Amino acid sequence: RHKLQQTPGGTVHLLMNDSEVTPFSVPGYACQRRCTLENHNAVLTDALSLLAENAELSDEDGRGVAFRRAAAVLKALPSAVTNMSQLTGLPCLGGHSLRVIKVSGWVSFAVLQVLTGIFGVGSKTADRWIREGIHNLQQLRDSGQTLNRAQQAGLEHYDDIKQPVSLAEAEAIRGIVGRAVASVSPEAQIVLTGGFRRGKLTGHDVDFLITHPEEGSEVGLMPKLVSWLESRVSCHLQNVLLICDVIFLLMFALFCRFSLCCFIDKQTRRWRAVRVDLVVSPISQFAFALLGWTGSKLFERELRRWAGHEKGMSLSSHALYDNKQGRYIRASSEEEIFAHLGLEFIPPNERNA
Ligand code: DCT
Ligand code: MG
Repeated sequence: RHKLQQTPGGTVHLLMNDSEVTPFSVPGYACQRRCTLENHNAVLTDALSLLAENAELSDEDGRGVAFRRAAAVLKALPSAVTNMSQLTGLPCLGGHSLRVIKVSGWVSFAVLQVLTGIFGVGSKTADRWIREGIHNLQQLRDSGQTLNRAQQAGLEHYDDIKQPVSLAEAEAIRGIVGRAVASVSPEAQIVLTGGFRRGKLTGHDVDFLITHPEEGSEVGLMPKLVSWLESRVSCHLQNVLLICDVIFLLMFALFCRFSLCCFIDKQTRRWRAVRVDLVVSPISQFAFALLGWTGSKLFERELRRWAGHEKGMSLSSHALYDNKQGRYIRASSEEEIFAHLGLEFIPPNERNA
């Protein structure tokens, strides 16, 4: 039903056949609907799922759920959508999802995947570029669009960042970051979190959590770390740092959560860009940060849902708040947090939900 067409400008559109227009009707709750594995709108639901994933990665869980609900509605339709007017009156298709379906939905899913696959590019930016006729990396390079530092790095290292990070690479990076942390603050501690802490052998990035045993001493640690690394920039290679047996490159300031680093493997002599996610936490919040950054994403979401619905508590990667008693609950280990939540302790390697 959907036909891909390449227009002279290189724009890929999905052509809609408006000859037959049957409005669809779907009940509001997914638990009222019958939805088999047969999906007549995979192009649209894939696009919405990708945007959901992106929203969730940027901590916009509300938007993520909205996209997922919209995708679920389209998945339940008995045939492919051929005209926007068929969607009027359907539940869960809010303004934003409808706009996405209208503007980007008809553009091939691959285009959206490429653009939102650039480090630092979210659905909003990809949406705008697509409307401006940018559908691939070359068109983006030629467009003269102003890119921020993260996006420039993301575009430059697109292929590297798409490559999964191995455990060996994660450990090499841990060594480098660990030495840098020890130099700026000898007592500071660094822990590998994310998928690698759960025992995964590959990941899309390397996540670290840094803290200091003395409350308050972690303040300013991130900028110090950055200037320590930058002070070792060698003259002939811009931004390249020589530390022991690896060359380490920090692409942009680490005041925010995300960063990107490059290193060269001494054996292969090959440059490689890797996403590194550094988080600094005060020791009083460390257990919550460790639990929150270990994941998996679904495990974290379910922990928060359990805390809210079953215990009347609000859990975040900073704290646990008892809504009834109106007070924060302290914890100095993950085990204590599980206990406060009335849950049996589950070790990291069994949190791969
Ligand atoms: N996290 C979360 N909610 C988000 C984003 C992240 O709870 N919206 C937590 C859970 C996992 C942790 O942060 C690290 O995030 P990722 O690196 O995205 O996940 P990962 O499990 O480490 O996945 P990968 O192995 O692919 O890096
Ligand atoms: Mg990770």
